[in-house]
Amino acid sequence: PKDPCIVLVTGAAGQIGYALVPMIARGAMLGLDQPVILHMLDIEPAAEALNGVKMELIDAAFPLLKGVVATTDVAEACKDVNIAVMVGGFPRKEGMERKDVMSKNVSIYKAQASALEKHAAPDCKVLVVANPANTNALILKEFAPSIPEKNITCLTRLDHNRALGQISERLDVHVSDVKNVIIWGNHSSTQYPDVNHATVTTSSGEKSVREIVTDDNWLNSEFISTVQQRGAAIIKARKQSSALSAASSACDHIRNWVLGTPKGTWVSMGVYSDGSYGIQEGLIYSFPVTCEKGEWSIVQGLKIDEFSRAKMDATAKELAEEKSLAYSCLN
Ligand code: NAX
Repeated sequence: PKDPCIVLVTGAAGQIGYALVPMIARGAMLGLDQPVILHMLDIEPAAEALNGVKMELIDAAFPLLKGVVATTDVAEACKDVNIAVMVGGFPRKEGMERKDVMSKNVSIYKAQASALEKHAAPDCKVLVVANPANTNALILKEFAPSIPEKNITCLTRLDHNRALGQISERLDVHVSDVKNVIIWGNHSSTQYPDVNHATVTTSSGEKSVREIVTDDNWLNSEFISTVQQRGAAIIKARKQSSALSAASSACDHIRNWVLGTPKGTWVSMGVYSDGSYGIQEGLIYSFPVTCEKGEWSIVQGLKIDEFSRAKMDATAKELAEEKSLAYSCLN
């Protein structure tokens, strides 16, 4: 049997946390043959609720779950962690300035970066979910210099899965027959969901989405805005933000990263830009990636048309602005 993998979930008493920890304990993140030990971190006001989640995890009697730590101590939470899923953060409240929210999250991610740097396993893989996800990941990278930058990512898989879902609904095909959409850029409303390379498996073979969806107008406007605004639509309907889909996508992100992407398929991940596709180095930007043996690589050589170029640059510009705002909060 394999040794247990230690998985940290921060913000574990929150609503994504509550959906995510049972998925991890059931093997949805690391596989049905991989035992796990869960480390759950939250802050003092949520300590009692966090302990309640721990009680439920015990009560669920998960065969793969070999241990649970519920704590408000960052060092204890980060100890020997192999996978860190950073869901905890400071939410934007009504009337708050962007700069104030950024400043709160910068200080959280700076502190948690240092704790991971000191206490986590040296090859720890990090996924930042909490918003502003790309910029929180960037701050984490800055303050955890011994963790390789390739190990620090942010979640855009939910947006990716939403794009697959929209195409599948539109064409009335199963979502698993749609692949290779791309989310470029920021996990925000400037993200660019791109279908130019996406395909659908049909009874007569693989077809491009552009070929089957003949309504260019829908693909170029409504499809894009529906994916960009899906988070807001969920809040409107549920009076709470998306949680089960976010949790499920976080599992998809880590599972593909660790266990690989299927041949011929890519996924979207927020990763440290190396300048690919002319995206400024030093931003955490969502790219199409394939994964093998625990490492992602950006899919190269895709043709980018003018329409895409403008949208990819606009979301990069927003990330560059977020980066300077975040740095101004450090001073
Ligand atoms: P909740 O408010 O339900 O949960 C957040 C939890 O984090 C709370 O329990 C809170 O006490 C805890 N927390 C706050 N500061 C902390 C700290 N310093 N250390 C540890 N824990 C801390 O929010 P939830 O709906 O679960 O969403 C969590 C985050 O995910 C938010 O930032 C949200 O914006 C972000 N999202 C990101 C998505 C993505 O695709 N990247 C999609 C879903 C979600 O909106």
